[in-house]
Amino acid sequence: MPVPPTSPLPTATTPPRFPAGFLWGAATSAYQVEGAVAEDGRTPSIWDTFCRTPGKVFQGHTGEIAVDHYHRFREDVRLMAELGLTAYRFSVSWPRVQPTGRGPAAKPGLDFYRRLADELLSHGITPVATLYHWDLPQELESAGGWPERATAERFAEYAALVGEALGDRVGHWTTLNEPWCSAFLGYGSGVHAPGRTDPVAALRAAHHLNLGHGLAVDALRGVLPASAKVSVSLNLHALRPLTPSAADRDAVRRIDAVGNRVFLGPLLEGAYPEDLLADTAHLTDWSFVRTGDATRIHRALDWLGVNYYTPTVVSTAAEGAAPAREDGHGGGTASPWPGADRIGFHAAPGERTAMGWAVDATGLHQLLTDLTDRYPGLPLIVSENGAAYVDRGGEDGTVDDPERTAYLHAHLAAVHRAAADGADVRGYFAWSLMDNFEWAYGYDKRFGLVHVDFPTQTRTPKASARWYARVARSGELHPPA
Ligand code: IFM
Repeated sequence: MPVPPTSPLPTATTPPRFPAGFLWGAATSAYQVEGAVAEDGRTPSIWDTFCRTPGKVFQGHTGEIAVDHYHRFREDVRLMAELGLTAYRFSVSWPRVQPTGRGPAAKPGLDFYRRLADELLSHGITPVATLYHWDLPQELESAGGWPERATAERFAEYAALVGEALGDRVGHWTTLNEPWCSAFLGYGSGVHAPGRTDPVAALRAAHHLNLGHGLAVDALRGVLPASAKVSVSLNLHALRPLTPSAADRDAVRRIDAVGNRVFLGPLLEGAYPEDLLADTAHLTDWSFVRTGDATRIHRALDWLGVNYYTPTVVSTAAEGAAPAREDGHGGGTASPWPGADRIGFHAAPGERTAMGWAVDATGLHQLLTDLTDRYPGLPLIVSENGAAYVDRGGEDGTVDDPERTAYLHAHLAAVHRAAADGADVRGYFAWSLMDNFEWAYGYDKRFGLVHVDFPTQTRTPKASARWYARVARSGELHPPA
């Protein structure tokens, strides 16, 4: 979404207060934390396959053990309770609960999530389940994956099966996490599983993810109690033109189309944006969109999840010039932006995290207020926000991470300001509860509030976790100590 240049956040003399009932959470995803990839009937997902492909993941790391959440979830839930969290956003591993991606459920897999939900509830923590955080059963990818319509239909069946099994204990549901990454990093630039580099497959995947979402919303509503809340989480791009020129503003429009409105349009307005169809007309006629799909996708949602980390600065490269390629999405030789070939990506100004991402909380404020302007009354949740840093362990066993605390503080201030400006923001989930498998970066990047010593699996809350606990308990945004 286009955003104006950086403006300073206000300072307050008394700590800003969040409303009662605001969800204070942390998030993880199945493949990043669970491990136990071959236990209880789980079959390989596309990420198991990708990790085994030489050169795809930093130093050949895999999620085979990850942070062993599958076995240590009780300890992890205890930690969440100690940190004052009121909600935990986790994802369900499709190949764990429906190993072949079709047909009956695997009871041991479902039992794991039943136990996890029960443990959370017994500590007064609201479970928020995401159905798909990138771990497609390999068998479905071998049958064509997300570029094929059948995958969307399988997804709806899987949604019904999980909803039916867990709907008595889980009241908050998210269909997809960051479908942009699944479609465009998975099938466009190939830096994520399944590692394909085909722009048309990426657009087809985006449509079938949208369709899978819509079908899954109906499937969930068919089996869940009427009180259940259903949502989707998008990693929306907070866009800025490199210069105020018409060419750079057009770059913003193009990336807004293929980065944001490719999802917002069909999910919230019932149509793909005309300019996206025009920008990609040389690649595809979009005939994979069938009559009736617009309605199938455009289903009522209880909230929209917004995942935000950093803004994106773009320009239009001159004819014949090589565009700048710093889009923060893991390099790769192919573009994750079909139809946007001459767009340059530039480093946003300011401090950087260990991912090289600029720290700029105004992008989050702008996303939340822009969404509110465009979709008045739509409840929002910040379903991911956080930062990777090289954390320093003290000799006394503590982990001091002042940069992360400052990052979280600035972004929560932006959330508070957006709410004051009219956005209906219902909760905030720090990414991540604990250090984990950061996809193509393996275990090299640490996003956790809780430090994990990977060889011993020892968990140590970082200083940022202690600060976040104080905020969550009081509902007040205390400045970092
Ligand atoms: O770790 C990821 C997460 O799985 C999806 N959103 C971004 C995070 C940080 O890269």
